[in-house]
Amino acid sequence: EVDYHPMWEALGMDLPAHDALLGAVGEMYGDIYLTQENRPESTGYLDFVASNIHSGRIKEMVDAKGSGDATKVIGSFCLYVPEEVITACNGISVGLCSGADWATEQVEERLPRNTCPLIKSFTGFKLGNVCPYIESSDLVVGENTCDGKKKAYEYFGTLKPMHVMDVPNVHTDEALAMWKSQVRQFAKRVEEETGVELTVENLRAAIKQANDKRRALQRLSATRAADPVPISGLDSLLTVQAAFMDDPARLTDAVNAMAEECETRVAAGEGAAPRGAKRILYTGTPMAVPNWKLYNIIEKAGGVVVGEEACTGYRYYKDLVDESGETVDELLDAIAERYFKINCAIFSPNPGRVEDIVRLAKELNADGIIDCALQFCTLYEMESADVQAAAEEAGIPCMHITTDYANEDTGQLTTRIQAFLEML
Ligand code: BJ8
Repeated sequence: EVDYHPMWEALGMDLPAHDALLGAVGEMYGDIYLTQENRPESTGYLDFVASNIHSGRIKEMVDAKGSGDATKVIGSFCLYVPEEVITACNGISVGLCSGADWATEQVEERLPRNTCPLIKSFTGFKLGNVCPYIESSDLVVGENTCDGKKKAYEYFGTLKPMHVMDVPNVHTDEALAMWKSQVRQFAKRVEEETGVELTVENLRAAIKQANDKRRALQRLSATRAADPVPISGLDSLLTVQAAFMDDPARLTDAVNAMAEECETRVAAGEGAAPRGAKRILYTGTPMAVPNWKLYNIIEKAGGVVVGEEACTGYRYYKDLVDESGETVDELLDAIAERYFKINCAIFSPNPGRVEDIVRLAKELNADGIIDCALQFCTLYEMESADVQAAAEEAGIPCMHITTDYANEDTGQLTTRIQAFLEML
């Protein structure tokens, strides 16, 4: 077996702390994922990703840079950062981990205690030097979205080289024009960073690669409309989480294989959960790796998550970028237009989100909706009233939850979710 400690040390990581983190996440993965029954065989890919995530995958990225096969590693925290621009310049685009509490005391010396756990998490992973993705990133891309992130990036930028994109918060023509210019500025920064110029060829190839990934995820998602559902919500969530980290071509092949197996399972009436299990549509704040808490509670209580209107779900793969542009400018515009359709709660108003929730709940035959906000996320907390009203009008039961990454509320959430599932 390969010893990855020298690599982690070279990245400047805190080895004992990182060993402890890996041990804890490994144990959690065993308890949550490997206890699932009737998983499609092709989910073996997800076990591979989970065991490889801090080790083999990082080595691949470091080696690719060393051999000149890749230019730079560029990390980000938000769905608004266009991966196509990075991969076109032969960079490696990674979504940075922000789904577990780490170094909380150190974080709270710098950020207010009442900051959302996602923001505290990435700050803690950096302060504790335990995230090989952050440490191997040559550039981190932030985005001015919610207040917490935008102010936290001012601090994060003192710890890592950063580029921050301005994301508009209204859907107007002026805002789209501003967003297009932001995408151009980002493209310029990535060109400078990587030393590679964007061309129609490299940009179009990168768009096609990202679209292929999205098409595979759409295909897998469609199989979840069946009863019994062929794949669990936990495995589906991890598939999207993996899409932020793994090699895009390998991921796409694996997701297509999963989709194919799930299509066969649907035809044979085989499920990951029994026929008639209560079906949940998740909506709300994203679930960054390794945040599997809520899905685990829902599915261990006998429910099954059949879809997610969230950035770690539908929003990631719902829209493709138009591949037909004939100049770099046209292709960059097409990228900007596609990303502008992501229905983040920073937008005001944000009617597209509730429309998607109701439509998805119907398409995926959900019995109920669970709308969840991370603690102290004002945006998603506020929008929960709109979600509730839209669900009520559509006649779909909806439950709102506020939670964090700690386990203190697990018992209470289990009781509430069991009661909700029983009433469906
Ligand atoms: S496009 S949802 S990934 S901003 S939970 S940090 S909003 S206080 S994550 Fe997001 Fe981009 Fe939007 Fe998606 Fe702030 Fe809320 Fe915390 Fe959040």
